Amino acid sequence: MIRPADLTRTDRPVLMGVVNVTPDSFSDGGRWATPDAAISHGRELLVAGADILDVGGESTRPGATRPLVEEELARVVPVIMALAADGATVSVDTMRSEVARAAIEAGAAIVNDVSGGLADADMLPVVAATGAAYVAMHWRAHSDTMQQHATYDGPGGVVAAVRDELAERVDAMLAAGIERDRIVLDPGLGFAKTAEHNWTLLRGLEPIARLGYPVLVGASRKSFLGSLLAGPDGVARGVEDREHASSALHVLLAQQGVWGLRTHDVRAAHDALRALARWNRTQPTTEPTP
Ligand code: PMM
Repeated sequence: MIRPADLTRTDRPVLMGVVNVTPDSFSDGGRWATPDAAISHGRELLVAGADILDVGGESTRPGATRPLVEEELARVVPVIMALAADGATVSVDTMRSEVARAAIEAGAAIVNDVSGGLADADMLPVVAATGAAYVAMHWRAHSDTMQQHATYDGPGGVVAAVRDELAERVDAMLAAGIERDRIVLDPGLGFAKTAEHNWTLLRGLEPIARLGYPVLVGASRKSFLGSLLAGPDGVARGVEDREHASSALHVLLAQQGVWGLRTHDVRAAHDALRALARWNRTQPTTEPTP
């Protein structure tokens, strides 16, 4: 089974391409809802430079209702089987241990759990037993109620709270037997967070990185970018039209040294990161310009 360090790159963050097999994800809901469409989309993301394909069958957009476990399994398992058979490194985006187990049997090497183990008490032991890598995101409640939990009034505000709550999850992961070098942490932009919280976290990743684990960030197409880019009428910019802002954040996050970026448009992210890598390889001119 893979360790996050096996994927680490020196020239840019690891790119996790999103393959949502859902009828209702906020970013790309319904576009790849059949297994065949999702498999071809995953293959396109690989060609575009994805290092990981993140296959998910449950939408976590604010207000979303949960699919039945059978429904989630039927969505993700065939897609994971096909993409893993192609040789891709696949993660399963799930909060359910049953789905994580089936996904690993189908060839997934990473469990991406937006609840960090809080939604299903069996998740951490299942991940520990399989030896899969584990992305634990900061989370407080399911999508139907999460925005009621977007309060961070303690000292240090949202950054300290997210760091401390992630540290508690790490303790639970280690206690369950997940090996230290299998763990990746994610601040969970948009999950029980306002746009202001997201920006504060983006500028405050350092204390989270200091926990000592690779950090993955999912900023791509999120609604805080829609509100940032709202027109003069105040209407948020549509999901498909947030790509340039997403790319700008990807470059800034790469400069912060994040380990990975979860993104929908892998080609756009890859292009932006290639430009940054080339920039970094060029020495600034020191000679005085005549
Ligand atoms: N965001 C979404 C879903 N899964 N996983 C991780 N690790 N980090 C995220 O920020 C994250 C996630 C929601 O976005 P989507 O509906 O576009 O998949």
